Amino acid sequence: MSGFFSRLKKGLNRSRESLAQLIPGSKAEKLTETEWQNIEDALIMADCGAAVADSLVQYARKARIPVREALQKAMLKKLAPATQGKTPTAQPLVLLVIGVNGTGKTTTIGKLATMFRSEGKKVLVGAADTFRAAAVEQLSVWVQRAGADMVRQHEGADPAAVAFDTVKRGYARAYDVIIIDTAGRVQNDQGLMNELAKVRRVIGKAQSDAPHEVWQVLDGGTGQNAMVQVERFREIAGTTGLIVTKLDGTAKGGIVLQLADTYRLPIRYIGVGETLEDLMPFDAEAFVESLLPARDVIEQKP
Ligand SMILES: Nc1nc2c(ncn2[C@@H]2O[C@H](COP(=O)(O)OP(=O)(O)OP(=O)(O)O)[C@@H](O)[C@H]2O)c(=O)[nH]1
Ligand SMILES: [Mg+2]
Repeated sequence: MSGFFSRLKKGLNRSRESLAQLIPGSKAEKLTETEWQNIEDALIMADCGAAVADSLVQYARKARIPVREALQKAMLKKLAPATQGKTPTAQPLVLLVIGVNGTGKTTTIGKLATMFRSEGKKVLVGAADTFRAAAVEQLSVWVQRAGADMVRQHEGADPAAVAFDTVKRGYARAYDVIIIDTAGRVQNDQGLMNELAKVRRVIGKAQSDAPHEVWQVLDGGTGQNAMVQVERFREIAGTTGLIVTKLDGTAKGGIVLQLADTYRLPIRYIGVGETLEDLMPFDAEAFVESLLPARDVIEQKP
């Protein structure tokens, strides 16, 4: 098992263990109403949300196959829209990274820059989080480690101006990938959301088809609030894809199903730790294997 997969499994321990108590072995008799209800409750507690939990259980009740298998199928169906994003091909590729405070934007940009560099690409990162000097310093450490280049201005500079300069320079100097880091902002802060809309607009002035991708970073441990965050950021900044981080921590995992079901945006990557290797393309099958109890655990049941 890869280290990545084991960190994901470890992160989702709690959800998986509570399901392991409730999912019957494949030779079990028909489940009672209460037993189905308990499974549904466990799915809700795993952050799936009431509607998704209900729909998963409905599917399992109708399918004439063992419960674990039915849930696995139903979950993969829910995740299908999240796996359908085409790999972006623009050259240069302009990526705008957005999200609420502390979700993992800057760390994820460091990981992405490293990944693109390892594919031999020239990467330019724009420090459009100009709120705090420390934010620029943090980004600069990641960028240096990745062997990428960075555009920065003084603390308090207009983030849209930094984004504009980054995109202009990226095109002029033939970079392959241009990534813009932005300050964290809460989705109901109108002033900061307007500022984000401006960053996006001004990127389009530097290059009319940019940004090609707008990736929203979500903390996998925030639970239901992630839903509201996506709603609002999508409206303001035209989110095209999601990255869910911290699935190694206290996250319960089900939010990923709910996001896929509701917004049908591609989930581009997931993060399971703080180091460079801890970002992986989203793999629906591996994800469901981590959320559900292992097949042999269920089969050993009487
Ligand atoms: N465990 C874990 N921690 C993570 C992951 N991704 C990011 N972090 C940590 O989360 C914290 C915040 O990360 P940042 O990258 O600074 O988040 P940010 O969104 O840029 O924050 P702001 O710019 O302040 O909005 C840091 O301590 C990161 O190391 C992850 O996948 N797993
Ligand atoms: Mg940051």
